[in-house]
Amino acid sequence: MNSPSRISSYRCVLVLCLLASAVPAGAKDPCASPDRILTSGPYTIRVREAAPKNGAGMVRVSRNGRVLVTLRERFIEEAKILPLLGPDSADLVVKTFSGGLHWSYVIYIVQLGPRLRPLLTFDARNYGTIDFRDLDHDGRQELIAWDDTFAYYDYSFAASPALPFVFRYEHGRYRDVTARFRWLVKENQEKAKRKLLKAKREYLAARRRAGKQEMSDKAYWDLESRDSLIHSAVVWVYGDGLLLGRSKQTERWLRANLPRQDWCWFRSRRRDIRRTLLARDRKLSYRLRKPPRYTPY
Ligand SMILES: [Ca+2]
Repeated sequence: MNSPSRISSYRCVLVLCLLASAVPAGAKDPCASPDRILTSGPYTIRVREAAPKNGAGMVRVSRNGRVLVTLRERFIEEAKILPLLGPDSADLVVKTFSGGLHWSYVIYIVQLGPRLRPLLTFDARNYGTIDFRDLDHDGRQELIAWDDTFAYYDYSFAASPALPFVFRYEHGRYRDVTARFRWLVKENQEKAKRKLLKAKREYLAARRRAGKQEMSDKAYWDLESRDSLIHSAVVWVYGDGLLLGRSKQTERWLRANLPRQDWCWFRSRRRDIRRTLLARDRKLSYRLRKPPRYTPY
């Protein structure tokens, strides 16, 4: 996700580039980031995190001096070697960012073993936050990410929910095993329920205030924005309920806690939310290229 500090740093880079235009031809480009070199056994990884002059970041993997693969994107946000599949494993993690306000993060995992082996390419789109933890204590680290499948879904990006996404390496590839880590999903759902109840309280208070006078544009917008927060929390709570295999119980909770019009909104979208959530593994691929563009709805 983009932050004001990132946007401000882009502006800073842009200013530096403009200043650099006065540098005589042939002089060293002050905008160019120095390449970083990582090594693991016979592998050498050259990382160019960002080249603001032409907007081209790069990760190049070589073995014994022979280039095996080059990943290119405007920005390389992360490139590091971690023992993800066990203490002796050397796994290269690369996170690329396309730039722009919301698009797009892609996470690559490549094993630097006897041969170079792509393990996962994950289209994280808007949500670039990732973490690695051994959640089930089997010596392999799971990848914890956040699913933006329902970003912009009938509400603003700022209100969009973040459903958990857990990947575990097993039977030769990373797989979506989010449903196995019920405690993690349950925590997420409890947080979403608190958000929903808070948004409902604030919505009802705003409606009471608006009801005492003819509704101004500001009061109308106030109500609309609070209603969209309820819708976002509904998708969040129900999405986690589907991951937990507790859709009926979650629907009962929503029925008991939603204002009538929001319950009806949910009813009209329930099938779509379910269908969309079940399709989220389309964000994964196992080659060193971007996954196909995922269009959830
Ligand atoms: Ca594990």
